[in-house]
Amino acid sequence: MERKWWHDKFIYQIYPKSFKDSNNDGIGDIKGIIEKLDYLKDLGVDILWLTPFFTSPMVDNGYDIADYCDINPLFGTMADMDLLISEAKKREIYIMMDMVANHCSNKHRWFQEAIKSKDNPYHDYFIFRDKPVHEEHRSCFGGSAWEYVESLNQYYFHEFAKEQPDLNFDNPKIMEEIENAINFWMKKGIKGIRFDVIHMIGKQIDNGIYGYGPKLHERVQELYKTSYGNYDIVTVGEAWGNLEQALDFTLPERNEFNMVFQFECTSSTNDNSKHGKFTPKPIDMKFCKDTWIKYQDGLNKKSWNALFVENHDLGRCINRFGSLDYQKESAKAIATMVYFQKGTPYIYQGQEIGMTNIRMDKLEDYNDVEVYGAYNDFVVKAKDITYEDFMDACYKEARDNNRIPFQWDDSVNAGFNKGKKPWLKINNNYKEVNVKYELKDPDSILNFYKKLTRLRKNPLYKDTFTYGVFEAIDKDNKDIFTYKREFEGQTIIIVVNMKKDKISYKLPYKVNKVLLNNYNKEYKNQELNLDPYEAIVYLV
Ligand code: TEU
Ligand code: CA
Repeated sequence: MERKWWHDKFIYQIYPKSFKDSNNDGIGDIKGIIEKLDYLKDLGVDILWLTPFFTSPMVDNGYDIADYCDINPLFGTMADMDLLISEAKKREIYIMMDMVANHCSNKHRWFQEAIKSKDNPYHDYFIFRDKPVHEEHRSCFGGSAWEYVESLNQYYFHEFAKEQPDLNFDNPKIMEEIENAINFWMKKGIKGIRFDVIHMIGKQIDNGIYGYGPKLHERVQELYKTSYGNYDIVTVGEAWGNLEQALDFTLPERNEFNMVFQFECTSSTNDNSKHGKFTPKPIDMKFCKDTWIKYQDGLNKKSWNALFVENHDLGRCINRFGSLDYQKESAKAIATMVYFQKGTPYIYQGQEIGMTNIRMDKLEDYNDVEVYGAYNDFVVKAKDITYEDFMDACYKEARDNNRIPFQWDDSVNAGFNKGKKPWLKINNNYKEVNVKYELKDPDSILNFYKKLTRLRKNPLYKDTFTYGVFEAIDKDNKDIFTYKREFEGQTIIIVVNMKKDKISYKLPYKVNKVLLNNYNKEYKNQELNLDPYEAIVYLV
């Protein structure tokens, strides 16, 4: 495996709208991120993935782009962005951007031109039909995926909100536009790209193919050749799919992406009915353990894994994989279970301080196009789900859970700003779940994450954690997740009790040296009675 600069780096995902509001207008901004670069450096992260910061009407909080080469004034100016890139670089921190190629905003100049007439040169930038085809296909955000344009007497296709018309990749001009946008940011010193729903850019609407269409990989390889492949950057695809599809995207010789996110664990609570995550099912930790092992064994020898448990589309990992009765212990156990596997670790803002899901009082407290689309389809129209059950599902799975303001301290608005009502509610637990409080508590989740990043990069062990062979132990154990990492004679064991029960367990090897654990214990013998969510990393 050829070594790459990003193999051992921690990538920290920032949702700018909710990270830090420097000008007290209720919305996070770029200057707020610059204010917190020293906090991020101390946490031990190396790359900042910012969700889209481009000009946008914010129907989908920036994933509806109206200008790929300019900054959303809500977040600041191009000068602010240039300052962030340079200030980060001074701290050896690099910026990863979020490229949304599948669709743009209906306020984009291209779409405004396209709807002027059928023979406008931009008309073919989008997918217009005189009649909807495969009308049964539901938009991800509810309702029909086809929107009527009176003036044209035509419909256009939108996989997501009607304000997010899909771009027509059968038109070579679209490839050029995306290449130009990527090259614009490469020249500004952006060192990484996350590609939004990239598995959809091969869609063939008339054949009812929405993901993984026949021309998908040739288009990705073309983008590599004409834009980001000419720079030494790190790339990750958001590609909802399976292990085989992940390999097609990430085998180095294919020149597509360095890695993709696998969603089989985080979306395993989605019951795959027509209601999806809005009728969630309980988590199955044995299924998650088997899935993590499947991707380690499936990708490690030939390509690379992205290690994550949260992002801006998911609820909090403590609520999903852990327990509120053991908030600290389970947060630390989840981090240990995932981040010592082989691959590049991703941490989502707030995860490192143990932020949890927020129970909103009423539907109007939510501010996500996905929630309202589902509410209209399932509660109002189909009446399949009661209001109470829908609110309970939102508590568990709504994306707002991970978009409420970051909790910096116990002052007004948790230190997110100086008092202006933030765009989303603050969680009631901000008095003790916040950076300031946790920096002072040696046993806090934050201090555990700082130990974890330092351990993973410790010169004594970093080669084992970055390049060591991953091998699962006691695969059939449904409660304990044990694996080893081996590199040139060094063996490190990771043992995690995934449950809130005490469980007896015999360590596979004697403990030579404890490197990290969440109960601060010594381990004299191998027969243990593991406490709830007890997690141990040790040298054999
Ligand atoms: O998400 C793609 C996507 O499919 C998710 O919206 C997912 O379907 C849903 O949240 C259930 O988990 C990407 C971005 O990450 C998301 O924020 C955008 O809303 C979406 O694409 C459209 O750009
Ligand atoms: Ca602001």
